[in-house]
Amino acid sequence: MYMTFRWFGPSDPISLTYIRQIPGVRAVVSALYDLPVGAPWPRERLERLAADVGAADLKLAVVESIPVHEDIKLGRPNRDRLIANYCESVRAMGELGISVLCYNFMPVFDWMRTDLEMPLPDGSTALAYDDRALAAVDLRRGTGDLPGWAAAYDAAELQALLAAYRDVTAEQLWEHLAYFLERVVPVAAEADVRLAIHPDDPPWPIFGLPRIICRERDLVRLVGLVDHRSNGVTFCTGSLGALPENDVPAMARRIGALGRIHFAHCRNVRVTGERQFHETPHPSAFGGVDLGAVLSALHSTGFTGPMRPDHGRMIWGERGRPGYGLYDRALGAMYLQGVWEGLTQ
Ligand code: DNO
Repeated sequence: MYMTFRWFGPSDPISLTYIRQIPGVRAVVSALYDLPVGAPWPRERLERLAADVGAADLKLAVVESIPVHEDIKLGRPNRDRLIANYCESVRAMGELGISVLCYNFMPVFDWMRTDLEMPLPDGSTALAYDDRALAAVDLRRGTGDLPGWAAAYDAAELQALLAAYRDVTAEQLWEHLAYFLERVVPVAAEADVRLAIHPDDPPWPIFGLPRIICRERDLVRLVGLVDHRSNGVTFCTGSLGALPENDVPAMARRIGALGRIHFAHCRNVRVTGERQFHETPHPSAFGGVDLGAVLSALHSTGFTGPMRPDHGRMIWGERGRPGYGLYDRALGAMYLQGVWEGLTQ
């Protein structure tokens, strides 16, 4: 395992200089954020990003993410052109020696929360989700006032997309994912890039849209869609841990034993009700995920890939991008390395 940290590029208020000062962090996870979804990533742009990271004595180790265009997820006729563009971006990564690509296959929305500043008893704030609050969200206004990590859609675009998905069942979404992987995995394999799908967050359907990467059997099915090492998983403990039926350490052991965990996102969550949870500090004592057991499973299956502390709380008066402040994530990086060190004695 080696520790990484997510950096949102030159506009990130957290500088590479600060990231470099977190003990043990030698690599970052980033992306080109200003390109339209579906466009191929020019190699020169990626090379410049890697050079900026290199100038701070860090390495660009993971791309998170190259977003998958909705037309691919919907199985629309123009998907072949979009998949060809995707392959071009993967080849550019390979040429630059960036070997892990985190992506997701969630329809319309990426990760979703209903409260970005839930106060915890210690005075910090954390991200939270409650299915009842989601039901009250009015999508007729578009995505503008929702937590904006997915592409922003205006009301008309969003309605058209939601209507298009009305005919797409979970099984069809699986077919569209298989179609995508059958074409991209061979290219990734040749480029020496490992694909790492991010589980759905939260791991259940939202707004009536299917979500298929939620449980152990989904991860097993995913890696079997194209049975090649380049077809793997981002093991996100917080996403998977929001579903009580998921035995997260057992999942890490099973998928890790298959050699298909290519990236680890580590954070903790506390489930507080049916489809209701909030994020917590990283250490096992604070949430429902036994991160010690997860890391032990990763260690015992020989995990050598990148890991990053995932979302942090806002602490010490910090204000910033929800989930992506400096302080609590840095604490997470230190905790995770401490646990790992204990496993390597
Ligand atoms: C949230 C992130 C996700 C992730 C994408 C990968 O904090 O983990 O947005 O980057 O789902 O495509």
